[in-house]
Amino acid sequence: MNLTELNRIATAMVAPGKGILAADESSGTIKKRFDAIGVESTETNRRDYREMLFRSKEAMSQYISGVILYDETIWQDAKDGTPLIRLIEETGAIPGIKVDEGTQALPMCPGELVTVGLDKLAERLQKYYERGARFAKWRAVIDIGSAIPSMTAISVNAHALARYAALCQAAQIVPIVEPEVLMDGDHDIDQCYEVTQRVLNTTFQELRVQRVALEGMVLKPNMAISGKKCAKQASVEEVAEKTVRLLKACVPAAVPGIAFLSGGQSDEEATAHLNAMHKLGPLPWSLTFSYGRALQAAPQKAWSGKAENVAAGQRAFSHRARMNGLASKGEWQSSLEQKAA
Ligand code: 5MM
Repeated sequence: MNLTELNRIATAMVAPGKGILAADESSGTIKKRFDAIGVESTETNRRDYREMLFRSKEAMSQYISGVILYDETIWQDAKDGTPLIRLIEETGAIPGIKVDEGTQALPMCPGELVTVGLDKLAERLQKYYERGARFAKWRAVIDIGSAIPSMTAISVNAHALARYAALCQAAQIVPIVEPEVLMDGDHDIDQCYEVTQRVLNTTFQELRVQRVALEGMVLKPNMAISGKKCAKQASVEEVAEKTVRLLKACVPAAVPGIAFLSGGQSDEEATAHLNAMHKLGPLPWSLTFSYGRALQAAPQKAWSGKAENVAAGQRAFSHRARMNGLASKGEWQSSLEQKAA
């Protein structure tokens, strides 16, 4: 393992002003997204949509440091025969790959999930590296509800995340470690804080046990935030203050960067929260975005599966990427959203 090179890639993934495009929706998830805009989820439509994103020159060259791909996409060619992964490389962004194989019910723990995909992972990583992937992603899902999460769910998911991260580094691939505490429930921000703290502490304990080099990874956490169904929604300032406090308590400074998931926040909330955290600096690590929905909802709507809307889709994507790029430096203002509208 060449740790200097892993650290170089990890640092580039979280460079100031840039963040990661999570375009790794599995077939079921992209179908849901396409259903919402009335587009059939065929291989060609998925290709055309992602090609539109990767050919968005302004967004990709100025604000996107890396793209997380799904297995289908990494092997797919653009309409003119250029591999999609080459389009990404040509913009200067780094290609990455989702390597988990989704979740399964966790035995003895009703309502809880464990992420799977460790079998044959070493061989898969080697093929992805040869294709050009320089980082990977594995997402664990922790839900908050009555009597959950159990210590069992936190512990087995942290163990799998660390096993994945060690295998990635041995294959010279930077692991994005994503333990997501869902924001779907009616819990308040303090419950989210407390659960996320347990999850992050257990995850870093496992990473240490399994000898993962913290300098060669990126953390992708949720923010400390109110559950969507909670009657009392925390303000932008409270989310920023509690998230920064939580991360300072749990994430060693050796980690080069933290790239948040958006988790179901609105586009503008996700941007405002990231921006507000930068007002609380200096911070021990780079802090940026690795958004899926909060970067793609607008371009999906603008595109709606029509070739004549490609330019509009690219404008919508570039706008969100620029807003989040500014937020990653604490330079975003809500008036910039209104101007664009
Ligand atoms: C883009 O969505 C990713 C894939 O999800 P599935 O495996 O469920 O299809 C997802 O892992 C995503 O990378 C993260 O959750 C961040 O995306 P959001 O939308 O939360 O920013």
